[in-house]
Amino acid sequence: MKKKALITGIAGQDGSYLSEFLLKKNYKIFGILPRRSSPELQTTRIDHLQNKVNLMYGDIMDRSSIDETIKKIKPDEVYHLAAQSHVGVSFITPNLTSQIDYIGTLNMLESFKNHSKNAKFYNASSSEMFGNFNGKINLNEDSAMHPASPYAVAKLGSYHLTKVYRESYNLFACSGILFNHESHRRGLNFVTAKIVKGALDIKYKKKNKLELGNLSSFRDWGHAEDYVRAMWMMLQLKKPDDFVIATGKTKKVKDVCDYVFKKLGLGSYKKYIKINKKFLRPNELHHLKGDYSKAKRILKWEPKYTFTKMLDEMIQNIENRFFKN
Ligand code: NDP
Ligand code: GDR
Repeated sequence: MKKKALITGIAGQDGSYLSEFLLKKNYKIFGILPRRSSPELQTTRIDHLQNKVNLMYGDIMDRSSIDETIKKIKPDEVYHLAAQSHVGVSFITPNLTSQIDYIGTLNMLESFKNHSKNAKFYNASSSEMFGNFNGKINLNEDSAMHPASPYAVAKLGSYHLTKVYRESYNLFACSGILFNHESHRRGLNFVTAKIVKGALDIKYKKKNKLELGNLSSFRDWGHAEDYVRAMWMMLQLKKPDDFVIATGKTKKVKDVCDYVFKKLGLGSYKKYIKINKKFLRPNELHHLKGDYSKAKRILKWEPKYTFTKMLDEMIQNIENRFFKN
């Protein structure tokens, strides 16, 4: 019999790659879709999978919809990816972000405990939870966590909740502490995709400037395709555990600009970038660099994409999508 996976956030960046990955592993896939005003726009990342995945309306803020779905499907594995995932936006909608990213996870864990106790649960945690406290060290599962945004606080809460449910109710529930991961399916208001699309707009003479915020922060950027593989690997273990997933390399936002503008033959990014205060955050996380040695040792996971291979993939596919058809 096929294994059944339930994915929240299935229409997001990671949900789309995870669905592709699990289909190749012969899973039967179920995905929860929140109600949105334009369903035809909501599923663009998974339209190519429409006949292969089972989508059902539901919302992680609505316990009854989650309960009914879990009772009906009886999943073997639950991947809880749904979130308000934009750190900058979390300063503007702190209440909503806390509700979705913390209470939403609580709803999922409660429903899982009551109706799916023997299945396995993956919680999408984030490197944002580390905050600025650790300085420039390589961050691992034991590093201190001092979150610096409403998003990160909510994610830290749901990370602790997942642990509490694991330890209190003997559940297989784990968190992947994933560092930034990108792809051509990334929302265009995240910095890598925004830079790639913005530079292409300039190349194709649709715009002549790109407005950004802080160019000096460091991030450890990988590719989503590599990172969803790690999610699945965590759920194949005999015992639940938490893992950092990262590349171990770090770059500045301005390094992304430098690579993308040069790759497109535009020369120095400095000619085109305008700093707009609107994109600065009330608090910034300055430096992220992950140490994924535990995942390498136990899961045998390693990233396949490099920083430049990831950006090349984004440039090629974003150019095809917006400028070549
Ligand atoms: P996306 O923002 O691309 O996807 C999030 C998905 O969650 C969207 O499909 C969204 O739907 C859905 N969603 C939002 N609110 C609800 C709700 N109330 N009920 C049901 N679904 C909802 O995020 P990613 O795919 O990039 O990330 C996946 C997860 O991993 C998130 O939890 C994120 O915080 C976390 N994460 C991501 C990292 C990254 O670099 N990508 C790094 C570390 C952690 P809609 O778009 O319609 O609102
Ligand atoms: P991040 O990703 O906040 O790290 O969270 P994002 O791409 O939004 O920002 C990365 C860095 O770029 C700076 N920046 C800008 N960011 C955006 N979005 N727009 C801009 O115009 C801009 N200019 C500069 C930011 O200040 C920041 O320093 C991502 C999300 O996927 C989270 O859900 C996830 O948990 C973390 O990664 C790990």
